[in-house]
Amino acid sequence: MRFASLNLLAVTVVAALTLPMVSYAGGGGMHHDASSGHESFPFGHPGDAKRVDRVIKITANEFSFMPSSLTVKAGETIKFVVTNAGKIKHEFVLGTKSEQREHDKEMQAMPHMKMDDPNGISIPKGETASLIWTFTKPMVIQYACHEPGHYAAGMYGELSVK
Ligand SMILES: [Cu+2]
Repeated sequence: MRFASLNLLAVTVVAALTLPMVSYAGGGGMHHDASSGHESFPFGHPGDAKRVDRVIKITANEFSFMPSSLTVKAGETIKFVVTNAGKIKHEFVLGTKSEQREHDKEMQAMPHMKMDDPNGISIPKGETASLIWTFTKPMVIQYACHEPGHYAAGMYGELSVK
C-alpha cells in the first residue's frame, strides 16, 4: 500500500508544481496482494534471517557497486551486507530493470523521500546495512541506488538468478 500512497503524493506534488512532463502511470512494476496488503515482487520476497544460505558482501561508492554483477540460485536466501565506503548516502534496492527505472523517476521527483520498501536499504556514509532476500525463480534483475542522479550515473549492478 505504500506505493499507492506514494503515487498519490507524487501526483499531488506534481500537480502543485505543475510539471506536466512528469507522468505517473501508477503502480509501477510493483504488484499489490489485495488479501494481505503487502507488495509482492516477481523475483522473490524478504528472507528469514534464520534461513540465510549465503552472505554476499558489497561495497557502495560514488557511483558504483563492487562487485558490479552477482549470480545467485533460485531458492537461495541471501544476506546482502552492504558497506557504504563513499562520502555520501547510498541505497541498495533490488528490482527488475523496469521497476528500477520507475522507482528512479519517483525518487528524482521526491529526493528526500525516506526509503521504507522491503526490497531496499539506505546506507549512510561510512556505515554497513544488510538486506535478506529469498530469490524464487530464474531471471535477471538489478541492484541499484536511487539517490538523486546516482542511477543515471551508472550506480547499479546486474543480478542473475540462475
Ligand atoms: Cu548512490
